[in-house]
Amino acid sequence: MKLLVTGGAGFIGSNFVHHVRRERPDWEVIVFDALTYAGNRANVPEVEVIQGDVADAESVDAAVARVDAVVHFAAESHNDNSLHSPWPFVQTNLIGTYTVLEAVRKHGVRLHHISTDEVYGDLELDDPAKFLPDTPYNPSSPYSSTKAGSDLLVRAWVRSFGVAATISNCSNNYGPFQHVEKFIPRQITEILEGRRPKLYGAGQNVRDWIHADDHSSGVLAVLERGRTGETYLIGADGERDNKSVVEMILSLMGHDATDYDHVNDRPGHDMRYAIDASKLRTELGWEPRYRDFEAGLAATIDWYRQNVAWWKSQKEATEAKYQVLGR
Ligand code: NAD
Ligand code: TDX
Repeated sequence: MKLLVTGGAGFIGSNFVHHVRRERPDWEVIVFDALTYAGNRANVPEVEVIQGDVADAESVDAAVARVDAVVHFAAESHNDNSLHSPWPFVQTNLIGTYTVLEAVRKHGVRLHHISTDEVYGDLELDDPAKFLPDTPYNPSSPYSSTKAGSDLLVRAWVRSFGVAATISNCSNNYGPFQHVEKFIPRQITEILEGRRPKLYGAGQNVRDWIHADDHSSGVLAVLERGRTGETYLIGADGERDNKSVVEMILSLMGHDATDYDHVNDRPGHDMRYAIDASKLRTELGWEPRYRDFEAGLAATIDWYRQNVAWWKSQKEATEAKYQVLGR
């Protein structure tokens, strides 16, 4: 198997590359990545990295022609960025996915498209329902709406052109190599820098946390055994409100659990996400390995403690952006 991983130098893409190298050592893995602020070649030193933009048809075509399958992670991924600069989200998430679809169509290459639970909108805190593959799309932000649009393009290319594609929509990931703009690494590195964590609004919002390695095993299961045209939801029943997560991080790092600040809320902030992954579990026999969130979080904190040089260079620019937003 020759596999092209777009966005493989980012957080989840690089975790996926490490997972595949461990679980399928005979596969050849090539990364295709624009190496934006969120991508780092050093995350995947063991594989070839083609530096290219997924919206650039010529370089995408040349890379896709070399492989048997593509796993498409490349995206602009941060909601806060999408609220003040939506254009790169339209360009990468929509035009980029269109470009990848045209290349796999031309070369008859299998595609797995990576998406998010945010395409389904949000749930009330007391809603007994969780997201299912056929829950109607109802995205809130420029980020989630461009991800929703990219999923719809994939569905259309399957039906209209017979492209052999699958889609997975996963919940919030945590683990090593996550950019410090995101919630968990931001709070860990704020504490490591001697500052206080920053909770948006009252911190009641609920996210359904999954370790990036469990996301990777779910993607591998769908890539190998998923049915063409199907959508699989990936989640590990990890619902927690943001306030509890900040308190847990503070306690694990030896601080008083109340030692954080409330900052301006995110406009249009989704209240709750929750995934029902029973299709992936029953149809493909997938199970998460990281069942203890506190232990996974403690290991993630250790990783940021031991890899200060990895995140330090991004930290100042990230906090400068947040300062402008009052967050
Ligand atoms: P990330 O921002 O850490 O990484 C994105 C990667 O894509 C980076 O390496 C970046 O350089 C690359 N990239 C960006 N624009 C590109 C372009 N135009 N051409 C080529 N490469 C480009 O993101 P992440 O958190 O690892 O997310 C990866 C994927 O998983 C995304 O599709 C995202 O929507 C999805 N997802 C993320 C989460 C989460 O919790 N982070 C949850 C569900 C789904
Ligand atoms: O400093 C912060 N304080 C805070 O309270 C930050 C950065 C975030 N938050 C809140 C906002 C969210 O309720 O924490 C929660 C998580 O925030 P993010 O890490 O920005 O993630 P979210 O917006 O939930 O989206 C993530 O999960 C789904 C990923 O970034 C997306 O790429 C993925 O699709």
